Amino acid sequence: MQVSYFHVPVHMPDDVTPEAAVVIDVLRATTTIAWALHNGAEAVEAFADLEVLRTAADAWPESTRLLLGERGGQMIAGFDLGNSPVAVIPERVAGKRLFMSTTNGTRALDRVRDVPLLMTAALPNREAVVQRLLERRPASVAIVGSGWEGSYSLEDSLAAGAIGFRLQQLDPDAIVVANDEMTAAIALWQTWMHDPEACLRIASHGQRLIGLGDHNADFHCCAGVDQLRVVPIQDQPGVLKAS
Ligand code: 3SL
Repeated sequence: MQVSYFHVPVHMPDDVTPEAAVVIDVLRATTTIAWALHNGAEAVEAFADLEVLRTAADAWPESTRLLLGERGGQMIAGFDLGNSPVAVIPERVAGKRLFMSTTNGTRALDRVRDVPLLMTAALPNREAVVQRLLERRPASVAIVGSGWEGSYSLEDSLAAGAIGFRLQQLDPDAIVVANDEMTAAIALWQTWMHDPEACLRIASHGQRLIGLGDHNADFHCCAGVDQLRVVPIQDQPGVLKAS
């Protein structure tokens, strides 16, 4: 299994056509997706564009839909929820379809929506995603960070490294680290694996969230490693379901 990491979606060349892609947005989109599906959401439908989201949501029964998302870290006016993983509790999300748009995470998903096996990962479902990759054995995997508006994100690289490190630990003969970004991400994880929350807090987006107000519960949640068994997998273009 050849495993590459692209720290922002635009760095994934057009001629790279992996059998599987794993999208990461540790702060906070893919952590929220993992927790929402764990807590019983019917699906998360991800949109890069807000108008497209509103049109799709309008066509869905009101009683089983929620609009969720942020721009610049702030909840979008008129939406039901922001992008906090601690807000997607069973009482709010069970049985609901979440129409979601975020600054970077849902754009990254959009970039790889044609990849045959598409899943999302965060630190809480890292082990579940690793186990799924080892079961499915795609020949090539692109791990794609969401970054921040085209720039590097420390926390996405940390989680990419956590996945790569664990894959190598479990099956060293089968895993080929296929680019330097993946090697660097694994080294990053080895530096911070005993205190991932500290890494999230010093990251530039962590600092941005701290500047917006109290996000202590979000940091704690996003830094929790291997807590969930859920693997969000694309079921139809843009639609992620628990598996
Ligand atoms: O950029 C994104 O997609 C978001 O996850 C950012 S935030 O943490 O919700 O501000």
